[in-house]
Amino acid sequence: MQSEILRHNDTLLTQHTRRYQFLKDELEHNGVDVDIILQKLTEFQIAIPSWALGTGGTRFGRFPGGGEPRNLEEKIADVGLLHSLNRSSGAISLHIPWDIPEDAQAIRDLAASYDLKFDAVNSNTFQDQRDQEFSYKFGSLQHVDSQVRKQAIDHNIEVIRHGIELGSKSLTVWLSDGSCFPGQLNFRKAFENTLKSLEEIYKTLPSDWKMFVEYKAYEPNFYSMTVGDWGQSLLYANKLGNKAYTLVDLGHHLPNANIEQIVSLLLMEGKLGGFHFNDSKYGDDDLTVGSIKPYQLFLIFNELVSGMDEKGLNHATDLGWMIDASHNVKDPLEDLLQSVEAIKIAYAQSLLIDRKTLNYAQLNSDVTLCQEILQEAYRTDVRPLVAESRKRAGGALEPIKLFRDKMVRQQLIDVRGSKVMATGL
Ligand code: PSV
Ligand code: MN
Repeated sequence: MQSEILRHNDTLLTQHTRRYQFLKDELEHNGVDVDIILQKLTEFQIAIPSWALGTGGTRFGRFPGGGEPRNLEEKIADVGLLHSLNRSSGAISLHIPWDIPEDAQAIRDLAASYDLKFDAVNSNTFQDQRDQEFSYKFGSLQHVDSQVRKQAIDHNIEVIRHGIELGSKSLTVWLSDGSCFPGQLNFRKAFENTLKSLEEIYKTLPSDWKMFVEYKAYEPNFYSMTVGDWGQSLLYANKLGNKAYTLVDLGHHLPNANIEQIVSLLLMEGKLGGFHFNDSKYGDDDLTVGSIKPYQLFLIFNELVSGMDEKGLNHATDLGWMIDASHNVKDPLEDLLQSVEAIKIAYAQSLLIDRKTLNYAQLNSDVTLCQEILQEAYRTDVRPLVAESRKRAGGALEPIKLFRDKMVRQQLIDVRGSKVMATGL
């Protein structure tokens, strides 16, 4: 792939250089240190979820497009391909038991050969597995029956064990626990059971690990969710201890929630652990990042950068950056390339915000100026900057163009077949 990337970049170089030079001159004229921004962009990696490499379905059906990965090895190969194209997808997030590594060392070596790390491992107590003794129909960690809770706890501990073998450093717990009808659940008991169960899991966490408690407003339970919002997640995280954090999935809020404010306060409290990026129009739509509300994504990054800088955090490594998106209509790999690009664009724009003047404008309650400053950054076309950082890191100037020119999907179909379906939802 490397020689193909070089050839591809050569053909686009004149056009790219013209655009990049124009932007660079503009930014430097305004006092921006472009090299620092390029450096930050290069370091910023976004983990790819193993469950997004196949076509996602809805409860009405699934329309696989062919060439989907048939096993964990092929999933790693797909992420390796993305990473070679964009040099920004240097990690994979696994979901157990969808992706149990049979030979951990071999899987680790394979990932390393693509320059990939393992990001958070995810447990799954929202589905029943064939060989499972107790059902999660009425919840897992919240369940009224201690045997069900124990089974779910043991599963999470097992997931941590797999993660340790792979060199992962975090566990994401997302629970579908909750209730569908009023009266079904004693809310306090459900909370207490969940907390006690999480404590059992937390106890087994290695000292350099983090636990991410992901919340979701509704679905699959439609009356109450036991970790339903950032307040509940924060309650659990605070009670569990300093290795526990809240995880924000952009699709898990009620309509019009001010996610950037949530992010800002969680960061302020030192309790923002990580992100699941996606986009949505109505609910947990899992659409391509930046496809519906790119301005919201930028405002979130504005808070992230401002909050991380205030705490002296490393943008690239101190929080978990993961995509959690997949749907029915696009090529999943093209979709992921678009998602990563959207994240990098929002990140780059947020690095351009004139924070000094914004602070001055805020102190003077100059609302108009505040908006001007944010939108000045948001309306800057930073794509040449993102492309330049990718080129410098050895990636392709236009990853999707190269993916299509090389007919990668057809090659995958030739090898894997047209009727395969990857594991996932
Ligand atoms: C649940 O909707 C979720 O966002 C959780 O992160 C799960 O792990 C993932 O999606 C499963 O697709
Ligand atoms: Mn998620």
